[in-house]
Amino acid sequence: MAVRGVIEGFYGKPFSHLERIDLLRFLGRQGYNCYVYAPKDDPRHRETWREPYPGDELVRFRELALEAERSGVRFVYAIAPGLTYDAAEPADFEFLGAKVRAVLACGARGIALLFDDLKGDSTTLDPGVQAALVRRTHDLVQEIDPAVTFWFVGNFYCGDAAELQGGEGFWQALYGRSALEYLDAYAQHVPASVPMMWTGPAVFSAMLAERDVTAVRALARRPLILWDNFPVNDVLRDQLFLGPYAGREPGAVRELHGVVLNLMSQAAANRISLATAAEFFVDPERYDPAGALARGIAAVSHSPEAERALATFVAQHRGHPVLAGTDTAHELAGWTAATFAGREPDGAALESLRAHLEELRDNGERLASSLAHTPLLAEIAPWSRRLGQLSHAALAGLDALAGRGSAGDYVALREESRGRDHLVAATRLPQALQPFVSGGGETVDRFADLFAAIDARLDATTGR
Ligand code: LTM
Repeated sequence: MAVRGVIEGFYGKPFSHLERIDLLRFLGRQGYNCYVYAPKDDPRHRETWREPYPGDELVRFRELALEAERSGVRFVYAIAPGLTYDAAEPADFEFLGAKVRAVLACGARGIALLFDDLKGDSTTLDPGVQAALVRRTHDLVQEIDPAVTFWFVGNFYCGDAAELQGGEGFWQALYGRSALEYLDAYAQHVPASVPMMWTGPAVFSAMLAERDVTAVRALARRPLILWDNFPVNDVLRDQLFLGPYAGREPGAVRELHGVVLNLMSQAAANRISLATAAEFFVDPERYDPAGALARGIAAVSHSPEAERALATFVAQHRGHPVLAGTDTAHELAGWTAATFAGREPDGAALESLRAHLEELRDNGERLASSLAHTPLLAEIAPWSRRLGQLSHAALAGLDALAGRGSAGDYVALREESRGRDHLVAATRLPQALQPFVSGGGETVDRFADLFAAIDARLDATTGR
């Protein structure tokens, strides 16, 4: 693939300058070759796109571009004028052009034009207007420097070929137009060599098959770059996604012009899954997700103690409700099932469950004392605290079952440790997101299962 990159394309607090510098270095080391700047909550990228960047921001862009160049990473600046662009106002293209010129003067080596998540009254919802603007911006970029890359994403940015061709479904209902009207307009106005970004069969795509890519590419009549909404967590902010990259066929990758992975707002924590995807991109056929995950953990750990503690933490956050919902906290699930399978708790399994819960309870301290990567430690701290609380409560439950502690104390700890924020050993897909996913959707909650098993036993013994 020509493009193996990431996109800072999420809603929420954008990365800091230092986080971006660190990210660029990491990307270079991992063999990525592209970083796309597209933070939805940088107003000058989207809401107030006409506003020029002040001098200090331009200095930072210059530093980013320099660091990107040193790291062998292409720095792509994305702009999203669609919310308010007025096609009847000639000054608007001047504003857009000035922005493009300014970031290219800072050293950006790519421009992307984004029309995702438009609202009802934008003039760029008109396929002809949108396509003409893509063309004009492309021409401007070419004129400034033909070596600068140019891509775009439309307001219909996902779907399989049948859905895009069928003229029905979520997007059609939202925009009252068919995807084909846009694809035809692009084909008419925009050179066929200009890549279009697309998020796959859905906004969050569980699977990407080779035939998905070839069929949509044939409809679009241009190269495709997968805007892959993994590991982004902007609509699943209570969850961390630290598991391996999954669900993309090697053949799909071969047929794509590139992939840009949309990131979580936890800048450092992204590195674990990014390390796995880097291995996938190098050799998709021989990709070994478990081995890649272990290597990704090792790469940020810097000591065997930190590596062990981080591996334990990551195991509680491996799953993703769309890509691999049930792939989380296997050990906890296994010991819970083994302990409570029969009429009486299985003694040997119970001891293993207890030992595992003790390890989880102490994981926060182990991480704090061994993990030298302080930004990573700070990012995962809320989830780490929750893991400690949940396992402490579960241990109190086992004590109560054994007659060594009070059921009341256990219940109080259990209630305190639950709550919807910072999901641990659990994946959850809110109902509202169902229209945005293809496949997947499995959710698990390992501690809820364990608490339910303990509660059932306690009820049976105490006759509650
Ligand atoms: O995916 C695209 C093209 N646009 C937005 C992203 O900015 C956002 O981060 C993701 C995930 O919520 N969903 C989108 O629709």
